[in-house]
Amino acid sequence: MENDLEDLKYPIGRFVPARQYNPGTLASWIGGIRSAPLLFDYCIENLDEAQLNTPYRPGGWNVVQVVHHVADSHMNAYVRLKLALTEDTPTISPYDENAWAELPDVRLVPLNVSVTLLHALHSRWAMLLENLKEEDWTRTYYHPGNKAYMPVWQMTNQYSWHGAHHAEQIISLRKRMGW
Ligand code: NI
Repeated sequence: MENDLEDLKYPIGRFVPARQYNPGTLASWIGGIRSAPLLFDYCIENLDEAQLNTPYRPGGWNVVQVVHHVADSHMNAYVRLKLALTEDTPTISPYDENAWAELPDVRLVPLNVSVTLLHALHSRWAMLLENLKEEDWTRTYYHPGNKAYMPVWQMTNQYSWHGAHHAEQIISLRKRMGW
């Protein structure tokens, strides 16, 4: 039972941070960030209102909340990246992702607005990452909630995983439901 919930929550597995980076891993993570919006196009294709409002697992967010969450999360990530690139180890602002998922925009704004947002945001994000200087990858921000320093290369690794993680939650829901 516990394993079932773990599989539903983490269909591609939990995030396992890379120990280090090299040009190959960076290219693969940037590729993940560049292509994530296409994954969400595919995830939500032809879903009707009732399907979109179905939780991806018992007690979990519905499909709409998952997609709006990815937009919320990745907007924060992009701002954190730009702060890390322009300030000396900035302390970033954590946010309450569950409270954000309950705000009225998540209920009222059509899902495709957030998918369009992801296309625009990820295009800027990937372009920025593709043009960083060698020394930029070790620039860092401080996350006061996790009490952790996060280098740019590591956050790129993490957010590449994050998009695929949430997309697969929806894809595996569709498989289970035969959608
Ligand atoms: Ni998330």
